[in-house]
Amino acid sequence: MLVFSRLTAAALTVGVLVANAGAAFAGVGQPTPWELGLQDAASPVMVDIAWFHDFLLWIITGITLFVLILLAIIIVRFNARANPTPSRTTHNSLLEVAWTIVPVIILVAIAVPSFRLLFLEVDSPKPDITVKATGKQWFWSYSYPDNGDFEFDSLIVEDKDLKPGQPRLLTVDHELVVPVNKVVHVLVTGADVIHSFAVPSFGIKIDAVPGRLNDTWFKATSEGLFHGQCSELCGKDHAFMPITVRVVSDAEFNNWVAAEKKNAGIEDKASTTKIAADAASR
Ligand SMILES: [Cu+2]
Repeated sequence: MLVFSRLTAAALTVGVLVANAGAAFAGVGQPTPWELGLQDAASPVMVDIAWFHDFLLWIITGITLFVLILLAIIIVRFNARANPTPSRTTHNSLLEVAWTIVPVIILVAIAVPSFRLLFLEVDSPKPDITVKATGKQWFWSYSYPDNGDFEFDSLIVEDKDLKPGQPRLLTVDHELVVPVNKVVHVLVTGADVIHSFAVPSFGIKIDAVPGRLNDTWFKATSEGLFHGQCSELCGKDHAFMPITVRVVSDAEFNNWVAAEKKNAGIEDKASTTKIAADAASR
């Protein structure tokens, strides 16, 4: 029994360390060395994903401990030495009903938040702005159909060109810029092979399939830089086509759009951006 209590103590220590390390090491918008667990949430969907992940972890831990304890009891109390003449029981109605009903209840308890999360992810609310991301071998192109339809390529910054503080393999030369606290509708497609557009802190990951337009959405709840990566093996430079989203204020976003349009040589027609119109109507 001393062995058991020591094992329990050791397991508890590891558990506490792991739990704390997860909280300490998870970063917002980018991974951190020795990270455990998910990146911190920066969108409502990711908040729910993180909650669902933790909820499942508790259920899994409970079931695992329960089975472990049952096994331990059987090993100790019902081995051939401790129990030389075994019972010949083959049926127990109460037990059989219980081990059918209890798992059903557990599965329903998992299914309800699971479907709620699925609908939240799939059923995109009315968008404030639409961006289109096209996966190419091996970079992303972004266009802004609501804001003059300019388009640009977003390529990785190589190690030798990184500025201090820029994460390796995650920094791009031309970021996807979106306004904070706005519903961003993301149209995703591929130009050559299948890629996947994923930004962990926003809780989005969707395949970029040639000849098909997929869509997802996010609402960034804080300003800053959020990194992601192509998440579908797409060829030799799959690991070198990161995604960087810069979330800024409405005013900054409008300035940025104006500058991009000028860059692209697009005339500023009646195009006070949709965002500006929305802001004014509020
Ligand atoms: Cu790719």
